[in-house]
Amino acid sequence: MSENLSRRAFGKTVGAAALTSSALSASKASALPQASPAQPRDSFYQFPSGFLWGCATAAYQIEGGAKEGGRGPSIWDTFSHIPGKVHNNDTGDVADDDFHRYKEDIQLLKSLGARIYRFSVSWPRIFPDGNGAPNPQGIDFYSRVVDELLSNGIEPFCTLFHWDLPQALQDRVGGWQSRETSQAFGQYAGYVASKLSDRVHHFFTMNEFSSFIDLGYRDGRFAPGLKLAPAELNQTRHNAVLAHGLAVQAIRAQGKPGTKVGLAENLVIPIPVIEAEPHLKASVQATRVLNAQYLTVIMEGKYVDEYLRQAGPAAPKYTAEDLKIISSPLDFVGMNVYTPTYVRADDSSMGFAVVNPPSSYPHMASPWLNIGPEALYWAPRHVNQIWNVQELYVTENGCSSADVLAPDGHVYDTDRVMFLRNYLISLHRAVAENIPVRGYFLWSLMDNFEWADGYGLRFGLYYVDYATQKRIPKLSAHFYRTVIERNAIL
Ligand code: GBH
Repeated sequence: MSENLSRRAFGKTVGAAALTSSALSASKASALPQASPAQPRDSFYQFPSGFLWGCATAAYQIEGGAKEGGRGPSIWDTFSHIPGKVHNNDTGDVADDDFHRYKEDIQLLKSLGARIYRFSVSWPRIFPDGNGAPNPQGIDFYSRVVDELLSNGIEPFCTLFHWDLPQALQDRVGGWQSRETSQAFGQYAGYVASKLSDRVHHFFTMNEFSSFIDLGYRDGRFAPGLKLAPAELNQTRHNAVLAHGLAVQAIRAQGKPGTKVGLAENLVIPIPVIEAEPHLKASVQATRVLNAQYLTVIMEGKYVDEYLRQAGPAAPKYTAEDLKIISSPLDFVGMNVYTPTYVRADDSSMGFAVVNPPSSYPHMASPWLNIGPEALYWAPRHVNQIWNVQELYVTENGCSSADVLAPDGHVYDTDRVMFLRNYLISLHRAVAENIPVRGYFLWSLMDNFEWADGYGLRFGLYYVDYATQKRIPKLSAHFYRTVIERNAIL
């Protein structure tokens, strides 16, 4: 068949799938149309076979059922119920009601062709009081989710902490300000691993240290809404990485042999302003220094000198034993990739300078979400080269868009498709250079509770009508489904 013909056939099939209302109609949300051509052209951006495609979500953002199944309150229940803390005073009380609709939601994943799914466990469902006696209904819920995923051919990847700290620990010991919370996290992680690791082979300890520590305990924008001074803040950061290390050890001790452990970190991603020396070298140094409190100490077992020098008397207090725990060896590293940090070489003692973006720099619907597709190349490249990590996952990548339901009932999120296509092309470059990225989790499967932005910002492939809980596939869902089916970027 000539290239022309096959291209025409391709256009016809895609056009038919994307544009007829029956194919995209909301009522058929779980039956996405076959958008792939019978005779596809080869894509330049072909991924290796076995590359894993999936989606990510987090418990507080999708589950709802806040007072059901014996769940205790988390700091996000408390925080979101304080007037003025969240856009429109939205809360996660109901969210996407996934607590009741998880089977339907797993069908959404299946329609996309997803092979992997990253979900998080709500700590206060498992330990309503933070520690002590586990609530059997809590682990039962996740056990059912895992079984449902497996029976649909989807491999579960489990995050243990996506910010919903039990309120009881905040009240009793000050949450992450106390090492007692680090200990409690280790116990919780070991317990979950003992119950799920017969079927879940990958666990992430924490999601994004800086989000729940810096925004929660320094800026007060996230739960628990505190504004600590530098010394207390650095100690709180230290307690969080210590908790990660204790969890790694507990999972190894209580999980099935062979259980893999890592984390999902939104590291600062330095990109050389120009891909040439001396900026390349500066970007490597910047990666170590700008991630000093979290990923660097975890990978190196040592706080870098630049951080300790800058912190001065506010540096954290710790023992050599702490550092050993914090740097417990990992099986893989997960990276949440959103925005770039441009750096250039300079002759300061740091060896680099951050270049702030001009005010014209483009961003998505979230003002912070500066568009920088190359971040999806540089994050894995840096982590692989600097710390020799041989198993990498992109644990989150995606964007907000001002999605609207068109009169014909569709959501034409062309900007999200643009965003994803360009980021994925950068990911392809990493894979083509043999950087060992094994899989990619798109954030997010469906619109959900976007923390302080409430339901005002949408990150989903599926549009959620919160009044009816109907899920409607956006154009980007069709795009992603085609990517997965072709294992290529088109
Ligand atoms: C991730 O955070 C989270 O893991 C996920 O839960 C979230 O839904 C998703 O991304 C989309 O946001 O309001 O100016 O203070 C990404 C990193 C850190 C970006 C916090 C937004 C708040 C900026 N996020 N940050 S601001």
